Amino acid sequence: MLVTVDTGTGKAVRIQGDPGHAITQGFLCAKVTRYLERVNHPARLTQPLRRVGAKGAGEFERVTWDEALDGIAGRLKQAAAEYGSESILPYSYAGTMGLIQSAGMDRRFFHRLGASRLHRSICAEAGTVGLNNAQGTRLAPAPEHFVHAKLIVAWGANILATNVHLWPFIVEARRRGARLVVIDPVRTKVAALADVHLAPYPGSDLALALGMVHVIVRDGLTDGDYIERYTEGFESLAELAAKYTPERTAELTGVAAEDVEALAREYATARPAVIRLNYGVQRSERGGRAVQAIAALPAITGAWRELGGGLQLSTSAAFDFNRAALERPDLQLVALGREARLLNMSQIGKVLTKTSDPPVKAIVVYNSNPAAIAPNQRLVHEGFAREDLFTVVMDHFVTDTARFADYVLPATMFLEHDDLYLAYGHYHLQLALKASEPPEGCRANADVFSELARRMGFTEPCFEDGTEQMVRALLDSGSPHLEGITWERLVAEHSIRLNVPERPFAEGGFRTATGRANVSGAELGYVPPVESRLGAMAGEYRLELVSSKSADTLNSSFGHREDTDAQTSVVEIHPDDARARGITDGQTVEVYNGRGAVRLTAAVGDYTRPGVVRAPMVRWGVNVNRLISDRFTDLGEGPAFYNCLVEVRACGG
Ligand SMILES: Nc1nc2c(c(=O)[nH]1)N[C@H]1C(S)=C(S)[C@@H](COP(=O)(O)OP(=O)(O)OC[C@H]3O[C@@H](n4cnc5c(=O)[nH]c(N)nc54)[C@H](O)[C@@H]3O)O[C@H]1N2
Ligand SMILES: Nc1nc2c(c(=O)[nH]1)N[C@H]1C(S)=C(S)[C@@H](COP(=O)(O)OP(=O)(O)OC[C@H]3O[C@@H](n4cnc5c(=O)[nH]c(N)nc54)[C@H](O)[C@@H]3O)O[C@H]1N2
Ligand SMILES: [Mo]
Repeated sequence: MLVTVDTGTGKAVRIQGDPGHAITQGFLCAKVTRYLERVNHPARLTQPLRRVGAKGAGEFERVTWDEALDGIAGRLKQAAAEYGSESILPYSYAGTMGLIQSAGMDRRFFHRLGASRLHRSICAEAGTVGLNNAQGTRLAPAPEHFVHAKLIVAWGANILATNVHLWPFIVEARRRGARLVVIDPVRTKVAALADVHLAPYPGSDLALALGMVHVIVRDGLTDGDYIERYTEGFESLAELAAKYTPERTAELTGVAAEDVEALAREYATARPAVIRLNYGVQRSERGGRAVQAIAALPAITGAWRELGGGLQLSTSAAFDFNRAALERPDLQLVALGREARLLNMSQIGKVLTKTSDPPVKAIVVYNSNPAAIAPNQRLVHEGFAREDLFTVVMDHFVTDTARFADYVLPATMFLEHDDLYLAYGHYHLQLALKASEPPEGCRANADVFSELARRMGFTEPCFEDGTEQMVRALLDSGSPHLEGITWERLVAEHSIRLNVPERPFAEGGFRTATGRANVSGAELGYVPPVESRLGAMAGEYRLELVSSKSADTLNSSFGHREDTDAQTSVVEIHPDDARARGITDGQTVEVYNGRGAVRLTAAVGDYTRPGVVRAPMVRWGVNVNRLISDRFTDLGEGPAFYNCLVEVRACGG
């Protein structure tokens, strides 16, 4: 990104994509193009606030930074003294993905404090565990190499909304003759532009993958040499897949038998073939194993052999930093003499209302807005409304969570502080030093945690570290991917591509215990999700709700904008389902189930397959997370956001 700064005021006046960057190619996504509106928004927080009204009422008075930090340090000391340091919990996720402001001084602070650790499972955990089970690591074809592919399968990947910088490479591949297949229960923009769109029911991908394996094995389209040399467990996979005939797969997934056949044959014969798997698939009760099964496809067909072939879910494992040097988990030993307990962010409602020994008495929220984004929202709000819970929120606006806070601290935005960024869809490591001046009164997360450390009496020199020391510590891992990448080079070049193999698994090289891709079918049998039309809870609520990302927002981060609210207050419903319920386009409807109800505006059209409704996530306030359970995924204990049964009814009047 290029930032133009007014030298008089120090303020950013223009941001644009860097035309010289291999991935950005001169354009920004829809939400970031307008980011300066966010920087200069009149509702932006510029002074610390302290609660004066009832919990959750959002009534505050302004205080100085010293008053706020002294007050917070005092309350944290009190909680630690009365209930033990593990009564304190950090809660953070991906508001910024910069390592310094999201996994640096904050982690050091909470480790030294002996606070409970947070299992950061809200986004990608099931997929990460599934992919690691299959490959032992997460390396992938680079986006630049998608141009070589002749078949691109976008599997639960809403590329034109969430991953727009991959799109030019797909356009180029198609210009050279590639076909694009989209597998998504929702007719996204990318699905509408694809050569083929297959719409399985949510959470049925594991069955679809097994149906593909069935056809590939039956028709002799496997790469026997690759299987022999570089995989393990193929026999058990073939045995399991034998039961997933195209007809049975069709019953389980809603994808027609002939489409399963055609997809499997095209996938196994097109070369190079690449699967862009994104995180939509794994937000599901069988999502972790679905990822594991999908990852078997490029192994049994040898798709990894060609440049631009294979599977991309994430490229993040290539950024193998010395995370311990940044995060300093060893400081827990100083505080506790052991590792602190781990609490799962995906069940924060339960954590705040049911944890004992000790209960959570203080929570510090930054880079996240749990009151909006976490499932089982009713319980989440009940937890944050506890009078005896001391809550600090660091953010840019008074978010849903900030309304529950005892102290709200105004944070800098990414143009206004230093950070180092990894990526999960490409291989460029990027250093972005502070470009513009923050409003007076805003402070970077790292600075706040340094200040708090001082007030808590922590004397370790690491709390004095600046950006340079932290980046140097991270780079010092000995990884070949980072070889030759130095602080000096990052300062001079800003963006440096890692040294990663072009065809990561062309000749095996998996990081499993045996070094082989694990394609075993042992754990891959398909049971429909409890909350799905074929599952144990099917019945009263007959529609399956997908609350996926919207193009113009970033989770709840733009909730302060009215146009965002309009975009995220919609539920898309198929004309057949609308007609059956007497619902017309533009009507206010209630989406409900046993957990609660949300009022939204019906958008009637062929946005989804019949039986599936979609709500772009997530608006501030009461939102679809009221309707969503905090049941865990099969792997990694993440949330099964996209398995949710609901009904929709027209509101009177
Ligand atoms: N514009 C924008 N970009 C974003 C974000 C954002 O909020 N807005 N969020 C960022 C974040 S945090 C993340 S994790 C990534 C996520 O990026 P993606 O994984 O691409 O986004 P999702 O919306 O979670 O899911 C992708 C697609 O999966 C589909 N889907 C849902 N359930 C299933 C299923 O069971 N099977 C299949 N095959 N498909 C299914 C959805 O309909 C959706 O179109 O995007 C990042 N980028
Ligand atoms: N129903 C449903 N719920 C979902 C999902 C879904 O698909 N459907 N997706 C889930 C996924 S994949 C994810 S990743 C989570 C995302 O959940 P969160 O990580 O909570 O994402 P946001 O809602 O965008 O909240 C990030 C907050 O961080 C703040 N922020 C940004 N930069 C900074 C900074 O530098 N300092 C500080 N202090 N604050 C900053 C922003 O202003 C914003 O309020 O949501 C999950 N929730
Ligand atoms: Mo995410």
